[in-house]
Amino acid sequence: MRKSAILITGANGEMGQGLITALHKQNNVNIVALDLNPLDDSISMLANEELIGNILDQGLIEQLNGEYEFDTIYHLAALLSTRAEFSPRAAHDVNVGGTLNLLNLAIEQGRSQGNAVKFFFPSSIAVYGFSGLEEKNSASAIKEDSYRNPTTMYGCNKLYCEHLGNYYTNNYQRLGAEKHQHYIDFRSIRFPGIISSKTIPTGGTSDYIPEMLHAAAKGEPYKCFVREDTQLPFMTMPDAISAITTLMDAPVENISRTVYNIRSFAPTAEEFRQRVLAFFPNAEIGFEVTEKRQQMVDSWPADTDDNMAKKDWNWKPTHNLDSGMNDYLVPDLQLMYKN
Ligand code: AKB
Repeated sequence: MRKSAILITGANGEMGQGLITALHKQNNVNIVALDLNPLDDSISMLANEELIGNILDQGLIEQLNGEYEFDTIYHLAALLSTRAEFSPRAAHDVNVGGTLNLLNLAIEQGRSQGNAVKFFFPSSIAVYGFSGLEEKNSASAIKEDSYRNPTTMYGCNKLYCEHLGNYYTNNYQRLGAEKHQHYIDFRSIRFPGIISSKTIPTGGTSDYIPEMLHAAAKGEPYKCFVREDTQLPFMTMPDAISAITTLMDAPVENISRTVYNIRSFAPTAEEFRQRVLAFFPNAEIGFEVTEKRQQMVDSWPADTDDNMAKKDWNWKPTHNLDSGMNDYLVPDLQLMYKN
């Protein structure tokens, strides 16, 4: 008898830790957490089962299929953009090959359960690509279907996996099925940069914002690796997590597309530095540009249009930049680094 459960891959990553905490609060969820590394002590008791393993391991995927009945899969495991640029082959293997394995697992599960397995895939603003700063600066907040010309390995991986999600949804329908009767119910969000008070991301290119803030709170000097005028959309981690659960809970009839933009605020690096200095006046924050990373963020949008998410599933962030700093980030960081 297979055990009913939900699966989270990349469970020990920044987003995984937040998601486990949120899902644990819901009743009757049996969380199977999969990661390359053991779960952080702060969350390990929240998962019902913890598996340490690689999503590229076919034997592990088969074991998961044999032992569990997953109604929902949150596939978060990935190599982020900067890391992917330095190890493109490994990034392609994990970000594309790993996703293909998980999509196949979902289809197998959907077939045997006779029900669509819900599948969450975190995509990214990296799927967009401008030819350079001039084009970036002339574009207003961009909608889901424009400028999808990624210039990075990570962006290519994410865009292709969005397409795979569509492909699997459309090509694996139950025989004689009516509309919406698929084996997989694929839903995806294109995330902006995310700022968490609890964790610092590793290997991303939007990391300059959380790194700047955490360094200031710790009293450490920080050199920002992009120019002062660099602008990207961002949001807080609690809003990112609540977006995932809201999208996944939305009735299928309301979902008009598989992939949605969301965003909360879009400061330049200098504007954010000023906010940080308002709370940590002694912070030493300078700028020392890393050309490769600058090129990557120059190809990403200054802001995105999230009207489709607002319309279809009532997306609304709790935090803007002010309330994110005042009510969430700064109080948590002051507590965390008080010694
Ligand atoms: C990264 O910088 O790689 C991510 C992203 C924008 O998807 N935070």
